[in-house]
Amino acid sequence: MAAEPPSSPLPERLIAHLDMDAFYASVELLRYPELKGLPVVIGGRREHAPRLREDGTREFAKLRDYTGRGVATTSTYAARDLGVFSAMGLMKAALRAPDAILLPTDFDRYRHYSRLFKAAVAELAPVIEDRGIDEIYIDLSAVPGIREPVGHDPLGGIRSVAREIKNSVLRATGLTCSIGITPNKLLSKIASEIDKPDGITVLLAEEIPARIWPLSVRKINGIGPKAAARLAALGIETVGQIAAAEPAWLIEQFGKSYGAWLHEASHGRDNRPVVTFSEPVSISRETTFERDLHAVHDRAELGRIFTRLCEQLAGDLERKGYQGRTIGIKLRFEGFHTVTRDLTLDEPIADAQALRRAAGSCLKRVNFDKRLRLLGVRIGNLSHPGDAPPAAKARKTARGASAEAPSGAARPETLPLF
Ligand code: DCP
Ligand code: MG
Repeated sequence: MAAEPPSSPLPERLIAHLDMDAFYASVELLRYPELKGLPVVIGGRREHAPRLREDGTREFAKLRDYTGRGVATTSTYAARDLGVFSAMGLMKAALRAPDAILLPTDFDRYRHYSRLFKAAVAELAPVIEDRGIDEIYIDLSAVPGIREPVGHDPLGGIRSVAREIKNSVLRATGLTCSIGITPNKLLSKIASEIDKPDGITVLLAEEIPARIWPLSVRKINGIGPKAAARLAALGIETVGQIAAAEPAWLIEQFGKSYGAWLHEASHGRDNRPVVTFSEPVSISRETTFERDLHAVHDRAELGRIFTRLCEQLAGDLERKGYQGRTIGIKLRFEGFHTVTRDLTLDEPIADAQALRRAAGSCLKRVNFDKRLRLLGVRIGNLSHPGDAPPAAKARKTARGASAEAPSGAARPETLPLF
């Protein structure tokens, strides 16, 4: 029998990016299956939870009845078809999809499902980098069988490992995800979006010109709205146009590190390893007072404490080598009522003054009619100052407590402020 022609060798590294489909919304559909296929938006307050009618059916809140300043954390694909996306103001969303169902955000539940899907993947492929609540990178390079062709398909082993991972996630959670598998993290992050939802996309280096170059520059994780606008002003809209540009010109326009990175990224080159140790999600400092303090009467003292917390946090950041984009505060009032607020900046910060400024602006969104017993400052969305480019997802700005303005007596107060 004639020898089979050697198939082109698979790359040394096979990296997957797995991203859950419409994650928060899909978790909600697990408990409200009657909403399947309907436009559903997540981002309401507790009062928007469905009510059980006497006949056992549920009555859901409609987007048209929403008032307030909350934003959508995510939406089902049916709602996206109507033009409602993550981070959109809910009142604006109501204009586009008045009949869409509105549900409150239930972070604890999403965190629970996040742990479940990651554990399910870890049983099959343990080299996992945690990238947040609904996405991970997985190093599949050494997974048994992955390099074996299936029939005439040299990528058959890769596809069947991907299918196994997806099945295992589905069994553990009832949820679907999309997977991209390529030689590196940069390409896999792009690839996982190509066939969303419930997709598998395998992409090798030789396919970059055909499949990556036609894409918008925004598909590259690390090209945010600002860089994209600057590229557009230079006449560059697609990844291929970056690839066609002279590296020296890119460096001239964007500086040495970002310009060089743009060139590498547009050619799909990325050597970053899958980092399995978990980086801290956030770093915080807090203090409980000896006696409860009042925002007006004890203003000076509170101001001093607040400044010191920011200085300590800045010290922590420096020692550990981090900076961050999301700054949050935590306040506990007498009676143990706890309030958090946060704010996501465009650029990461690390020094005490910038922290104080950002945390101070969060304070403006708090009502101070009770005495305080605890004050805390937190920084999240962390990166390392040397990182190029910032790894954070610029579009994910609506997470956490700040996704919803304080309910009820939500009067944005400017005073008292300490
Ligand atoms: N999220 C958020 N605020 C945003 C974007 C996202 O709170 N501005 C939350 C809700 C999402 C989850 O993070 O469900 C995951 O974000 P993705 O960008 O992966 O969006 P989805 O999983 O909802 O949809 P997709 O199917 O496009 O991945
Ligand atoms: Mg997702």
